Amino acid sequence: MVKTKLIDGFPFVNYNKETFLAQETLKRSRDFYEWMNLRRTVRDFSDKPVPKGVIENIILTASTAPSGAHKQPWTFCVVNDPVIKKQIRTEAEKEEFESYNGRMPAEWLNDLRPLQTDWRKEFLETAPYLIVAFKRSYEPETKSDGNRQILHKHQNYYVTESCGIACGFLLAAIHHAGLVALTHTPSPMNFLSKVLERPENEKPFLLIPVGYPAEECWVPDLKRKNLHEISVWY
Ligand code: IYR
Repeated sequence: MVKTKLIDGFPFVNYNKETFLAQETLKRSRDFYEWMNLRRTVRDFSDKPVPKGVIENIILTASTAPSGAHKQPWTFCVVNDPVIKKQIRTEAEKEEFESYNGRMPAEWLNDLRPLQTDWRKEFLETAPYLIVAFKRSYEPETKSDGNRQILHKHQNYYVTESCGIACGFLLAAIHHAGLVALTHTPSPMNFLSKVLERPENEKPFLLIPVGYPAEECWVPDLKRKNLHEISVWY
């Protein structure tokens, strides 16, 4: 039974989190790491359809992420329409062509060589779904000031951090569902606001194609840093 109480007039519920013995905790944490370590960023997508309910569930999972003052400052735009996907591909490739041919410095281009990326973004049309995450910097509110209505920009907090965590959850949910994704950041990506007709309080954050991997799917043979390279213990 869920117990409830008011603290300073605000409702609280008793949180009963399942916990495990130390051995089981260790095993679960190891198993989860090994399974997450199988996730790869993929650029070779199949056009096999994905049920809409799967996309709904992974977005709901993303939205369980913690956020500043629990404002959930994100909007996930889901694109399945081939006409809009084509429009996004055309606009993204225009920007990416400029980036690969002059905007990105030599050091950056060199760092990308192991990934073998280029300005062509076929996956933006092949993947059945594109999820475009927008960060909401503020919430528009209308307030009455005497007999006038004024727009108040109610600020959100730690918006970038919150959206980053939510997209991390989204990627984990995609992996869990047996699907693959790419965290794509065509730069600059303000064209997404126009194509998707987003309001002024939303800014594009990440473009994430989601789908099944292509039958023949290649990913770079990357190695991940070991624990000593990524942690300092005190
Ligand atoms: N946005 C470009 C370039 C690119 C940049 C980084 I940093 C990557 O990790 C991968 C690609 C593109 O998507 O090709």
